[in-house]
Amino acid sequence: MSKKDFIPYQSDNYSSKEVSEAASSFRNFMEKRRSVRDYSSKAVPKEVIEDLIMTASSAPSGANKQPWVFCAISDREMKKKIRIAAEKEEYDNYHHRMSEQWLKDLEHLGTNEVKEFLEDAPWLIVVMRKTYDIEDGERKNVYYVNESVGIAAGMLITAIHKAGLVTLTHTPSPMGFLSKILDRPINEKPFLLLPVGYPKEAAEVPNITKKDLSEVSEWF
Ligand code: IYR
Repeated sequence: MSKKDFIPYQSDNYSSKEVSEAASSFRNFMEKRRSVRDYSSKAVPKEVIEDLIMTASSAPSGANKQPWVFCAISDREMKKKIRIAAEKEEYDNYHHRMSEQWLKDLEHLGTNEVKEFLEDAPWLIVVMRKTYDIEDGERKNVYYVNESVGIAAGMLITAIHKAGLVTLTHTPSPMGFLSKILDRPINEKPFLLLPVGYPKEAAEVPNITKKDLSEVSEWF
C-alpha cells in the first residue's frame, strides 16, 4: 500500500444495551481464563492453530508492519528438544540466576524448572518478534515491536481461551536456544512460548485472585 486508500468501517451498530451486555459477558468469560500447566495429549487440529494465529496476526501494529512470526510446533522430536533446552536454562534460573525475592514471589504458583507441558501439549507456539523486515534482501524498518507483539500475544491468549483450549506464557530465559532449534533468521527474536491444548483431566490451578477495579484504575 503506497498511498492513502480508505474503505467504510464495518460497524456492528450495537445499541447501548447491547454494548453493556457484550462488555459484561465478555468480562465474565475472560475472568475464567487461567494459566494452565497440566496438559492432556489430546490432539488439536492444525486448522484450529491456523485460526488462532490469524486472530493474533489481526492485531494492530506499528505502521501495520506486523513484526511477528508464530512458529507452531507439533513435531514430537522438536518438542522434546525444546523441553530439554528450556529445562537446562530454567534449572540455572531457579538454582542460581533468580533472586531470593523473585523465587519467593513465585512460591505460591508452584513453578519450577520441570516443564512437562513442553512435551505434553499437542502444540507449542513460539511467538517471534521481528527487529527488522527483510524484503528482497533489503533491510526495512519496523516500529513499536514490543508493544505490537505484546498486543498480538494477548489476542492469541484470548483466542485460545475462546476456543475452549488452555495456554500459559512460558518465558524460558535466555531464549536463544529457540532460534537455534527452529533455525530462525537473525532478524527474529523469541518473545514468548505458549503451549496450546486441552487441560489434563482434574488439572489444578493456583487459588489466586485479581486486583479489583479501584486498584487498577484512576478516573479523571
Ligand atoms: N521463566 C520461569 C520463571 C517464571 C517467572 C515468572 I515472573 C512467572 O510468573 C512464572 C515463572 C518459568 O517459566 O518457569
